[in-house]
Amino acid sequence: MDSKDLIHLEDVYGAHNYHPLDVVATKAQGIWMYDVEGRKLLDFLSAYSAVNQGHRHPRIVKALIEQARRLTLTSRAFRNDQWPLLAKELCDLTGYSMVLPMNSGAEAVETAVKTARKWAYQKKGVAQDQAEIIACRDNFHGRTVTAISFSTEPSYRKDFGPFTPGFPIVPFGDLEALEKAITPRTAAFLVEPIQAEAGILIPPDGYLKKAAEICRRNNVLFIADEIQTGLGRVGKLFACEYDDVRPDIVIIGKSLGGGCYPISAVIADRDVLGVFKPGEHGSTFGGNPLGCAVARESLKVILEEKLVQNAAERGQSFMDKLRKIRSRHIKEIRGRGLLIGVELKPEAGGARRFCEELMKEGLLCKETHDHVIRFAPPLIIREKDLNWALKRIKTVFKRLA
Ligand code: IF1
Repeated sequence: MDSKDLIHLEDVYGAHNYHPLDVVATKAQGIWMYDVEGRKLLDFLSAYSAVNQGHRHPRIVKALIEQARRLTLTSRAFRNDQWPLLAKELCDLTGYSMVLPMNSGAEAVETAVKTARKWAYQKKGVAQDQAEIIACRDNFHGRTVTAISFSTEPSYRKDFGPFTPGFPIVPFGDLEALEKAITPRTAAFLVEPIQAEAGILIPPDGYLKKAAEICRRNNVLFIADEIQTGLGRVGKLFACEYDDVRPDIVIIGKSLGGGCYPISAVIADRDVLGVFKPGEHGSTFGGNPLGCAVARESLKVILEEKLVQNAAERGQSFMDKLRKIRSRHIKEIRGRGLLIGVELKPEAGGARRFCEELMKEGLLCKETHDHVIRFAPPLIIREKDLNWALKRIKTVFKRLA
């Protein structure tokens, strides 16, 4: 079947909860994707940072296959020989003392919310059912009912109520508002260190640091959603490092599974994650040996191939080059590491048409909201491939001038 037939099938039989670009991938390797017509395209999105290690990384695929041949799932009713190793390796890597494994990012966010609430009742002494978790305006933490309960994006919420209560909202970057929103009922402050979906919004220097101090002073947990920014994407292992912040809870997902398997995790110290007792939380697939084996290798690849460093170096030089593009459409270029947003002026006619044109040139990008083009190639990318992309980007900006 060709692209047209497959797109038709998807439109007829698939729920219409997405509006993808009309490219139908059938295979991929490294930074390259191939569509069913055999066209080669440079992946400049990395499945929203879930394939930081590149598509089908040979070591990760090998780990997946070898584990699939041995043991895939026991449920947590029984133990397996991969989860304990992943748990220890994650703690060694991050300097925390406990991990709770889940599958999707949204589930890990839910887990962090449950952790913070339980902590508030058991450790902080908040009255039952009164705990609050402060979230930021324009956040993105996933699609579950609780995650959209603290979303401020109308289209994510419309017709999905009633919502989970207990989530006051403050503007991202506003320390005064955070301080004011804290009450004796506040369990936690939940924040993305860089708001990706909102348009790659980087907070003012020192914001996270001061926010963490405010939290500490008020006995409020600081929760960082590093699902998209973590594991190297922004040129540090975690985006919070830019502000020298050690969150009380770190949430990771996406490239923890190397683009091969969904796995997420909540990481914290014993005084926080230790609140769970048997039976109080879990997931059939959470901590399964297949996912854990994949995650162990995915982490090793990030470290041994120095992907964090590559993201920092390639990101800086690519952003410098992007900034030299002269176009009346560009309002601002911002980013950290290889998470880069090109914000267009409202008159530019929207980011979507730029993505459509870039696709014709062989570069796969995705707009975020109406006016921002997101550039987020796999972290294995080399300078010469970024130059290849740059050429296409220049062509498109010229064409749409
Ligand atoms: C989709 C966005 C990116 C996330 C953060 C939690 C989650 C995500 C910071 C939930 C997921 C994905 C979901 C994906 C699109 C994508 C996205 F545009 F929607 F916001 F990357 F920017 N926290 N982000 O970024 O993780 O449950 O999806 O595993 O299609 O919704 P998940």
